Amino acid sequence: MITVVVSDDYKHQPLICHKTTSTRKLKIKTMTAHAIIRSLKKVSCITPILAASAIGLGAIAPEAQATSLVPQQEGEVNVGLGTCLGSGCSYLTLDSIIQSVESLEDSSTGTKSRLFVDQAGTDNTYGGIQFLSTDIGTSDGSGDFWFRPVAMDQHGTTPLVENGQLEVGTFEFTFSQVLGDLTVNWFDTERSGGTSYTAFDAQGDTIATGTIAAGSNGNVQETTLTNVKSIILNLGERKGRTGDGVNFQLDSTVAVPEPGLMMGLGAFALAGGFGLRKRQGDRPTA
Ligand SMILES: [Ca+2]
Ligand SMILES: [Ca+2]
Ligand SMILES: [Ca+2]
Repeated sequence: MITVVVSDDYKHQPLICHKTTSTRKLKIKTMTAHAIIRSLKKVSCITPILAASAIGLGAIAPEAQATSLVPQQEGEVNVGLGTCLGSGCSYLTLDSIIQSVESLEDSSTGTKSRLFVDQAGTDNTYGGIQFLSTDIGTSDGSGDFWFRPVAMDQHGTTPLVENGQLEVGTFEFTFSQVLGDLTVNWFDTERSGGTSYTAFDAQGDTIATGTIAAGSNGNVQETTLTNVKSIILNLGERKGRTGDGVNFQLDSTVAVPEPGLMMGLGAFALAGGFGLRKRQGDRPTA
């Protein structure tokens, strides 16, 4: 099995002419080499050069796996609100794919939230914020680490309600490269219209917007987008004293081709574009 990955170097040329919309979920799928070739033949908008490149990538690239962009330990994430909460604290180290995270004013609280990484089953204290081992609301029992917003009374200073048990916030994630695919998992969205996203390309143009549907208690919903440079996530909604808290995870199939691999791709591109006949010596060795 081989996975097609849209390389950062090809972001200026669409691999497949998907039109990203607010309601359509796009996924990079794991395919066999023959399936890739069949699919490419069907897509009229792919140039011969790019088609050759994609086939070359499929033929010689190792299988790419989705990688979690959530730190695999509990702690606080630096979202631009000064020092972290708690004596002797330090912020978590993020994957280098994440260039920055900024807390924005949330539409339902009017303040900027803090952001943590949390795992159910352990209790945590961050200054005046307490996470219980089993939440008052809904705990995820998977053992996964989740980004967990905490709604604040003022910008980043005081817990809003429930000692930090209201997972509401708005955050902008900017990535250090355009991500060929980005998957957002949303945990426990129960109120319609309170959780949404806006994704941007490298030029800052909006490429996708969407609202997460209400679901049953503890539900996990998944959104996959392509060619994302930054994304604004509006998590949960304050309604009355509490509201609808929503945690989230980010995954991406990040694949940065090796220099040798890129040379191989170049050879494929030239062969495809100019119709050169294959010769034994042209075959990549990777
Ligand atoms: Ca915990
Ligand atoms: Ca719930
Ligand atoms: Ca909820």
